[in-house]
Amino acid sequence: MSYAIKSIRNICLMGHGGNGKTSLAESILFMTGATDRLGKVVDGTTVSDFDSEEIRRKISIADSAMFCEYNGVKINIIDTPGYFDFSGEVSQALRVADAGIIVCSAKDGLNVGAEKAWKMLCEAKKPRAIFIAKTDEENANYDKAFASLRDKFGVSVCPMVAPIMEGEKIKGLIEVSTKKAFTFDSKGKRTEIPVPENMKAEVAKLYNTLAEGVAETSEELMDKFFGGEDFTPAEMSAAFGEGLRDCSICPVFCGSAYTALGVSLLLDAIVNYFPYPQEGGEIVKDSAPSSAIIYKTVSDQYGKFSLFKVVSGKITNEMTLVNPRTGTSEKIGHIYVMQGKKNIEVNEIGCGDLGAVSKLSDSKTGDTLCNHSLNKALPGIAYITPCYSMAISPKIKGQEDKIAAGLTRLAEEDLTFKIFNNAETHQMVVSGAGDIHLDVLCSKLKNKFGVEVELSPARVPYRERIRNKVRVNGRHKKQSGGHGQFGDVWIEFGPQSETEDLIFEEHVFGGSVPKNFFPAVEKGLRESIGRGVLAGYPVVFLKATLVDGSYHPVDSSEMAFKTAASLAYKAGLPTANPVILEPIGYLKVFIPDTYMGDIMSDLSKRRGNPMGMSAADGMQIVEAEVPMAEMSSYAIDLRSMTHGRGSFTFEFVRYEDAPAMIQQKIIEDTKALAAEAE
Ligand SMILES: Nc1nc2c(ncn2[C@@H]2O[C@H](COP(=O)(O)OP(=O)(O)OP(=O)(O)O)[C@@H](O)[C@H]2O)c(=O)[nH]1
Ligand SMILES: [Mg+2]
Repeated sequence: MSYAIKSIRNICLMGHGGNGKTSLAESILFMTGATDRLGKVVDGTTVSDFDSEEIRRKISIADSAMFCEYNGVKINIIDTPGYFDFSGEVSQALRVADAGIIVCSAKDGLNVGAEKAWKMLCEAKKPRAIFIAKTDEENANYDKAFASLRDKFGVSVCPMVAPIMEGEKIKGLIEVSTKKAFTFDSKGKRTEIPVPENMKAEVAKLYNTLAEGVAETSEELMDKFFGGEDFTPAEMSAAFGEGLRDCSICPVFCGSAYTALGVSLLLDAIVNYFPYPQEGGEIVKDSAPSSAIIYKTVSDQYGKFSLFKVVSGKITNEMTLVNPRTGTSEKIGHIYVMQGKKNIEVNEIGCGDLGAVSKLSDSKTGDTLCNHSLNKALPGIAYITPCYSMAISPKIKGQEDKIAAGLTRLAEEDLTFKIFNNAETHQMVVSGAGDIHLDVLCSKLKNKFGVEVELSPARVPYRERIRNKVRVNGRHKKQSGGHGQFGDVWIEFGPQSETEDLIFEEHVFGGSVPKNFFPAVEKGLRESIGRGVLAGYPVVFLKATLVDGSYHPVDSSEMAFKTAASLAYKAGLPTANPVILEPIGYLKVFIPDTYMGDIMSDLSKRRGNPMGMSAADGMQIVEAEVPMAEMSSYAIDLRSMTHGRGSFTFEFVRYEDAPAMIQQKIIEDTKALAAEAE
């Protein structure tokens, strides 16, 4: 069945890990009859957290799409992971959601996850609401949680409900806009009760706070508010809708996913005030030719599913659409609506609605599928650059190809990690958002692709150079029966700063080395500089000048001169004051003011060289040059120093001489590695 645009709501659940998003989704599905049993995260029985990794870890790792029908409206719910390593999934969900619900806990209110969700919603200019969950728990304190949110996010944060307390326990809720009180049964069904006498003053106060927010939406309502008049339900409803859409109102609800208390009030609001599919700059059009944006890809043993939102027209099976990025025509075969892991086949997905299609040949997350007459890509999905890198290797030697194949499959679902084969360090390096992200990838490699892997710190690509000029002889002479071998060169090695590449020149007088052997000498040197004399790292900024030598009319050959050149290299470089260079990167850290002291002292421990400080968007930006060797765990260290509030970018800038102590350590590490390899 296809729904009219106005009867569709697309919401995503966002917020801090463990605050109750998945459980709220479960409660909504159960309450509305979409499921007949209330699953629990702890038992691994929720509709949303169905992946084996999610069940094992008891956290959400990927978006899951679910839906229910409430008062004739189809509500699509995308549950997102709260753990910061999976923020790419939140970006995907937000791409197609028409509003976000930030789930907070009544135990701790404002937290970093809520701050981040708020920021993402502001950047995406999407309407937002807050659900304060876990009101049934011990130590729950709705009032405190609400106050912390309003303190942080300002007056747009409007109280829609007030808890009726009986001692420490919540007994029911008052809907502030109607000043009605309710109790709820175990399925969340509500019964109206009189507003308790002792709460009347409180309700009047909250109504006033709410009315203040509503009054902000128009001058007419502002006049009415200052005239001391109550708003009519129709005025309230219209103002909430408008206020939500232009983000001047963020309604706050509360309740419990376990007892379904308060969930119906949230659903009423979703149906009555939340926007139907209409996005800024991407007005959803029913009558136009078909187009859809792919917001997620699921690749499992049943095949590949591309989850999409219909942005214009409708999507039916048997359609052929084009992917404007690749120019490929994609045949739409079976289409589905998703209920967690369950896919329910349908014939058509209407405009604004969410669905899934299987077996697309050449389309990925962020791509558009559209009618050939449109052939224009919709805005895609932006991900943050992966900043935590580790070398990945198989536990059983020789399974490197299996890792590469597995990761390539996993990359169909997850565009937030990158693989890189570092030919120089002979390591396969995987970069992701943090340690949990990489850990999940490793588990999936084991469980889905049968390859056990281990992670180790990625080797740093050091370099070597020389600081002094030396003049050395390389002489290769071999007499073995018939033809001998003879090559003899004098080479001047010295530093240069023009290019990392070798500069080779010859100043040979009187034909002591015939011209036709020059290329062999250069070749011998080029092969040699791949291995430095200190720790085997490539030698850069080297100049070599062939100045003299001798030859034998019969025994000299290209091979012999190549060998002579490499002998000169081996003899000369250790005497030319060699040094190990380490890569230096430019770091930009974005942090709230309060962490400045910690960040600076940490940077000095990492041998960082501060380059400047500035402020933007309420954050401090610290810039510094830091050796790359000191940055391997920065992603997780910064997270723990700033409770997840900090972020950073880091880019290679140049090579610099490493301090003597560090050089010594690099040389020792190389020796240890060589001993291990033997
Ligand atoms: N008492 C009580 N516990 C709840 C409630 N909601 C969630 N929980 C519990 O809190 C824990 C975390 O809940 P989840 O629903 O997994 O939280 P989440 O926000 O989806 O977490 P992530 O997916 O990791 O971001 C689980 O053990 C839930 O059973 C609630 O309303 N009341
Ligand atoms: Mg979850």
